[in-house]
Amino acid sequence: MQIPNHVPVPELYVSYESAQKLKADAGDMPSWDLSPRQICDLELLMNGGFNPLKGFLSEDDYNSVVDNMRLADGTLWPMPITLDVSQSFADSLDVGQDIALRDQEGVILAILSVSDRWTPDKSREAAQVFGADDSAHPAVNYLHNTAGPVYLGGAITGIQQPVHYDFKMRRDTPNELRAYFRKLGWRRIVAFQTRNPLHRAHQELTFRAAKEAQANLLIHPVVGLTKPGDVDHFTRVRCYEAVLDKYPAATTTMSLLNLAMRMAGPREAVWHGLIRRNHGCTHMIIGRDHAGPGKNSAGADFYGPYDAQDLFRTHESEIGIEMVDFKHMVYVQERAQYEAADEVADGSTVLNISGTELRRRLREGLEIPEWFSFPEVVEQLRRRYPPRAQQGFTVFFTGLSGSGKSTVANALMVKLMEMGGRPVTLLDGDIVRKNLSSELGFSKEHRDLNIRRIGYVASEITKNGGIAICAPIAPYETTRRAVREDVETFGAFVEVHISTRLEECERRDRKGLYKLAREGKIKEFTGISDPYDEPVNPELRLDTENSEVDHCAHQVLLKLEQMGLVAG
Ligand code: PPS
Repeated sequence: MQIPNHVPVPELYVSYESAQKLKADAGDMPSWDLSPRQICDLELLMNGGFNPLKGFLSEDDYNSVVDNMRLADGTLWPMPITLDVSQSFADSLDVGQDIALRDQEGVILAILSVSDRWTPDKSREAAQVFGADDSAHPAVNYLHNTAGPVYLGGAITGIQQPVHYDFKMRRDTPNELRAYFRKLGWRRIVAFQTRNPLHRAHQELTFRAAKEAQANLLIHPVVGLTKPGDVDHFTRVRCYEAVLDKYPAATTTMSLLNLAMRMAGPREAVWHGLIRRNHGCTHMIIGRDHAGPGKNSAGADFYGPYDAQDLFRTHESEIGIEMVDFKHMVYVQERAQYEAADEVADGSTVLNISGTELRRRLREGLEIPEWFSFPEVVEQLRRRYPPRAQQGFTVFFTGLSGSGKSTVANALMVKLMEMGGRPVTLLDGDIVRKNLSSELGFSKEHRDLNIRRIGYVASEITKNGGIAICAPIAPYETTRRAVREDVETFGAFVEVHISTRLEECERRDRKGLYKLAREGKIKEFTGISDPYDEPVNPELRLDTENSEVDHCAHQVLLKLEQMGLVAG
């Protein structure tokens, strides 16, 4: 049921004085360091965004939510909000105990009075809540691979809000938004939920939806956790700020929502409705495939395109908020304007740019037309996604000791520096072992640690637009794959296998190490007494036996050119 905007939603915070006292007492309590997702959940529990919840779900409420989308007392609530913890932490507690919940810097945000502790059946939760126990679903993947094995339930006593240093002026609690609407005399408010940058079509559809509902508009983007791979919220908020200027004055506002999405489609839509109701909205735009997680492991959609709308409509009066249908808006070339797709006159030319095409154009620095997006939005996206030839990347050489990795890597570095444009860092095996990994030896464990460190530094360099050239032996396929994954979050990873044969490396024996290894004076020597997994599918394979160093480095440059990473 909707609570009128002159009545605040209940919050879980105590007074300042009580909070100070509790904080002092909490110093002696067992404490749990909250994960980023748990911090998002806690913030919305404490500020009333998850009203009527008073804490993390008890076991009874959890079972009822999982099976029936309702709390044990029958109140509609579609999403299990649970505190997952490690087995050892759970074992160290007694039910009935109070624990301090801390943010990642150790600040105490709340006290949880533990009333329940249980080991959930995660497969059942996945099937019931997300529709399938399939780890292609980001929330199912999280459930099985990130969330702890035990859940704690109980009432929350709020001490302080999680601290945000970014976009402070755009963050509002439900009661702050209610007060704002009341002050402006806004009685009908349509919420628009989004996790993507807004382009012209979105601006048209949201404005049209608000007009049809004779309401004001709240752009309510999620800045907590969204779908992995989404545009980061810093970039998005700068885009939203630009779009906000395009609405007629005093019709529209924007507020940021620190929600951790689950991408649960229909259940998520109902949940979003309840959250928006708590934030004082009267209407909400629900579109095709609302909060969809993408494809399942068989390549099919997890949910039908209108499942979210159907479930929302079924529960509309209980949610206390009216659903506004999302009109798919398309650009009609002859009329140079956006129109609802189902109202376009026959024979008209309809233009569209898909998300994939937009990403391609950004990647390749191609034109993004003004009919599609606002120049200010495109500018922000271009800053975030420069063309490939300006992005950071990593060239990862791997090969036996003495294969020529360092020599080719050095030559490549010099050639890239001659070209200029991006900073180049060489992480050669010997340099790293001297500066980053001086305490490590050559056991599998130590080699893995060494390579993961190189991968971490390379991914940071790549993230910040530089070129990292790595040249360790990196003998294990699994570790190389892990490094690839780390780097590819931020840019291209180019694996170059220097495939010089063992016999040739041993013949060269530049450092005299092969001789010592043969004599057993050096243990665990790669190729002699320790394995080297040949790369199966490297971007490039080079043999220094039959080619000059200069030629090898040139081959790498040609590959980089071909991949669009350096200008031709
Ligand atoms: S690893 O496996 O990737 O962590 O190795 P890396 O950091 O590249 O270090 C390899 C250099 O260390 C010297 N060295 C050995 N290599 C292999 N196995 C053993 N046991 C060993 N002991 C010392 C060797 O000089 C390697 O240098 P490069 O430049 O590859 O010849």
